[in-house]
Amino acid sequence: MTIKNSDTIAAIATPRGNAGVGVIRVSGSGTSNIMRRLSSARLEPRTATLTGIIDHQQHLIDQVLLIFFPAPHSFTGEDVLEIQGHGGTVVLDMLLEHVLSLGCRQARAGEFSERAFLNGKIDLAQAEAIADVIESQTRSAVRGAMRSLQGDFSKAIHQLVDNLIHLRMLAEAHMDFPDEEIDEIPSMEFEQKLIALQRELNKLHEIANQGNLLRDGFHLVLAGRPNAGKSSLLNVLTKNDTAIVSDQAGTTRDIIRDRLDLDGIVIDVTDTAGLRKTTDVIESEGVRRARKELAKADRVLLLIDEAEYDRDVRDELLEYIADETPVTILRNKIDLVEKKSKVISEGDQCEIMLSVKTGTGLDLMFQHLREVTSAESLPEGVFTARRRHIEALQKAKNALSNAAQNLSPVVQLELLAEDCRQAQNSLNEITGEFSSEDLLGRIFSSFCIGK
Ligand SMILES: Nc1nc2c(ncn2[C@@H]2O[C@H](COP(=O)(O)OP(=O)(O)OP(=O)(O)O)[C@@H](O)[C@H]2O)c(=O)[nH]1
Ligand SMILES: [Mg+2]
Repeated sequence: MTIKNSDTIAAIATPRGNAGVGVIRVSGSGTSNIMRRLSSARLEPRTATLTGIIDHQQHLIDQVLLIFFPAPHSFTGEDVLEIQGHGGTVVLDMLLEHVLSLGCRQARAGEFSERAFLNGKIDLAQAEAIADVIESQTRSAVRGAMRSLQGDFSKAIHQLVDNLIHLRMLAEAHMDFPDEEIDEIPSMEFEQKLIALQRELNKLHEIANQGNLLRDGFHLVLAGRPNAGKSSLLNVLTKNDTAIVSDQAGTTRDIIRDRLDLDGIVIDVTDTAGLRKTTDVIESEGVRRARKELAKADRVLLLIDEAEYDRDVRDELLEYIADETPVTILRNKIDLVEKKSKVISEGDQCEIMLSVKTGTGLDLMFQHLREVTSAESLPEGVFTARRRHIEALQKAKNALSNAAQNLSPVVQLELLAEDCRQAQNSLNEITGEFSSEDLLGRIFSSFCIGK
């Protein structure tokens, strides 16, 4: 996939607002022509040249630095010109208008990255990593996205694809010799190779899951009866005075969101209206919204006033939460009943006795959060991954599970080869070697202009 004789595009690559420097990018086959009309200065490749830019009425628009990157050694793989002007909104608009009048058009969102992809400078996972570096909310997320951009994720995918091709070739070679006895098919060899592939794929899937957490963050929802201390906890978690705290039951009605950085993992915390049966129209709407948030949670922190706590109260509140959603029960306000903080674990169930107000037991809660968000155990080489990548890896895993079923009692070569082919296609979707135009369009249009 190469784009030859593409039209020429231009866009402001820096954010709007006032800054010392603002950058306009130009890319495409007409770039050198535009360059000549823009300035009489002779440009050496990849060397900054200071020059004035004069408009059609002979007014000086701005004093700029021009840098020319001849194809193919540029970000897009085409001729690229970077214009570094002063970073004011109006002056950059004037500069861009002038550049556009010299024979190019405004770039669409993500079009520079799309060209870099189409010209083979980067693959799809790397193009997405550029957007992820820019949008990263924590230092770990930046490091993870940079690893993807450097190609760590893509390399792991390619390695898997190579092994899959090898297995397919083995199956297809046997298919080409149908006269051979069936028991001559080395089923052991197939099985060993398949198991090794599944192991690698599982490992990558696990890393990608952690990488997705790095990118998208972890959704924590605070829930409980009115007055349980949810808003107090939100304020403590985020070290902000975001939510109103009062001893009136039913203070919070709207959804309140804030975020915190827990050892490199972004945690989106949502405070909700107290859960109770009510005839108040506004409060019922609050409870309806709370339920909606509960349905999206990665984990719920369910606060219960220790003075009210018993199994019935707990089970009644758990009714609001789907069975598959992980829940931690926080038995709050132990200061009022003079109990000690502690963690009570029973299988998957975890209850923590604490006081949000006095701070007793908060350390136990933070430690627990580190464990459940895997912030603590984030391994070194994690690269950011998107939901789309995880889904593709899951599809590849399913295809290999099917393949494993086609090994016994006899090896079914056609089916095995077909499953491998499907796994290969799913993996290639990640790097963009097997992707529909529609998917590419959706990915790149979510980028911003100038990227
Ligand atoms: N003694 C004590 N009081 C607490 C504790 N945590 C919260 N409170 C108090 O309990 C009251 C209710 O706290 P909020 O944080 O507003 O409770 P909420 O769950 O958000 O309540 P709603 O928004 O009404 O659903 C406030 O007066 C808090 O100061 C605690 O650990 N100990
Ligand atoms: Mg509240």
